[in-house]
Amino acid sequence: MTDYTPWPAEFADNYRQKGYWRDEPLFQMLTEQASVRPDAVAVICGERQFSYGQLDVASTALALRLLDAGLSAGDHAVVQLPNRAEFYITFFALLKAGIRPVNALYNHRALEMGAYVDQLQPALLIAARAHPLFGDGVFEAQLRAASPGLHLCLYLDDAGDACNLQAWMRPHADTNRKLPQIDASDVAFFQLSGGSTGTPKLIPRTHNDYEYSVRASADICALTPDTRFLCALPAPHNYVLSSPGALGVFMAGGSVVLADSPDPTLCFDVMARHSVTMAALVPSAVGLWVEAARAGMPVPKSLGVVQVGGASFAETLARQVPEILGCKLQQVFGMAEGLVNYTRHGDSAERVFTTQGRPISADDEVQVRDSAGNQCAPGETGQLWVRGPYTIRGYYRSAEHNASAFDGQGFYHSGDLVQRDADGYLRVVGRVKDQINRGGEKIAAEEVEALILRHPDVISAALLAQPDSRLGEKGCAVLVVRKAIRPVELRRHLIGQGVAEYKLPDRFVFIDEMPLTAVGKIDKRRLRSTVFAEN
Ligand code: J2J
Repeated sequence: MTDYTPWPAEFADNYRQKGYWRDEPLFQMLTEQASVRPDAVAVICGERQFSYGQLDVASTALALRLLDAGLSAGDHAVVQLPNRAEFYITFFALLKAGIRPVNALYNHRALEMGAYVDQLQPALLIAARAHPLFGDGVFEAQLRAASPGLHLCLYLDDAGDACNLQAWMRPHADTNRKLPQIDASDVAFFQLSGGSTGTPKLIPRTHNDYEYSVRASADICALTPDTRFLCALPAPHNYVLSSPGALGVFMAGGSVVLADSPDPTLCFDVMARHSVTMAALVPSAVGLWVEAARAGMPVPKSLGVVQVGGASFAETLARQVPEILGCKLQQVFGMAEGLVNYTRHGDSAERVFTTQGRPISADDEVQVRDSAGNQCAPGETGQLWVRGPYTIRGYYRSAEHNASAFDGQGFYHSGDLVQRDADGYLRVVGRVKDQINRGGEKIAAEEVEALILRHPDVISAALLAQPDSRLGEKGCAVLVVRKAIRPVELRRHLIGQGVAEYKLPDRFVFIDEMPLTAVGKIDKRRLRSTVFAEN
């Protein structure tokens, strides 16, 4: 079984020749900064600050200890850490050891974690003792049973030293052991897919492709050693990791300032204390920041740019960013599978307010196609297809899904409906994938529907995206049932299956009969028009 679909040789050659792929490992940026500016602050995490030198030493120490403990390059890891400096130290350590992690979101629960473990069969788990799943050893035992090769579990803030992640990061005396040689065309780690299918798909990202996307992003966003970047979204998310995200900031020698949530009360204070110059937000968080600023909460003067991406961003709110927050706006439209678009700092205000930017690379081949597969004219709405130097050619071990998500030429179908203007700028106007984008958090309708259907009294279920003024969209479950069930019972039924809370439907609607299409599938279009017309 092929775990990962490589780029065809002629594409790989071209990407190397153009200088996109440098055949350097993804942690090279850290090694470089640690030698150029060892004492500069790389990460600010609450009251703690970590220099580049400290990050480098701690990540090498963890890498060496993992190898000492019997792990080896090519092994898989499942990691679940909150927005703490240890997340980056762990990430770099695993890259150095050649161990490939998936970095789960902190709000993932048993169902998601179990799915990652089933798929990756990890040898290593790194999690947090404070997380509800890992307060005792019960869930760890379940994971060990599901992945017989899982032989080491380390925990952030564990009592004692044996399994304490921080203890494993202490400087390591043994300098004889060598870190493995990394082949930069290999998978560096697995990114999470927003997904539209029943099980979450894993996205294999190579050192070469990811490094290029980060380097080009840092350049487009003009990051410098003076950049102070606020990361208030979940640190593993592709957006704040790579667009240009924390890795882009490390590449430029700047500082990443961590916050637990984009709550303006927290963030405005953190930004003021650390003179933050740039923040990455989702549209719903921009709404909260604008409201707070209007209510008189002072926006730190240091803030020069707010990036907005992850979900559709209303033009009226976009216009309020410079006006109310007093800083520049940059729109970002990206996906963990690859393609990332930015509005550029030199673009006209109109363009920045009304488009989601243009691709990073001259070799991002973006096509806008109608449903018959024909290319659309500029300005026409169509489906986004893309291939390029940092867009994957296949999901991990998903032959069947890959057959529909990619075409015969290797173009990836993102499921977004876009319009492209004559200069290549994109506007996201909708989607064809069956997904709910709840304030930037992606929910695959099929996954939640399958869980609801396990309830004995549910006959059929459809999860719809309900427009919401605060989050953009919310989940609305429409059900046909055998006998009356209270929403609270349905929620309990879902939580009982270990699903992350953000996937719980915000609303349940009960109807007598599902409208069906000619081929007998649930007709969501008709369902939407009847359910939402009644509001
Ligand atoms: C509308 N929809 C958007 C936007 C993403 C940078 C920024 C975001 C992501 C991300 C990312 C959107 N307007 N500006 O990985 O590197 C929706 C689209 C897209 C999906 C991808 C990055 N920006 N979206 O959000 O993998 O539907 O990545 O296909 O989580 O989010 O989701 P995800």
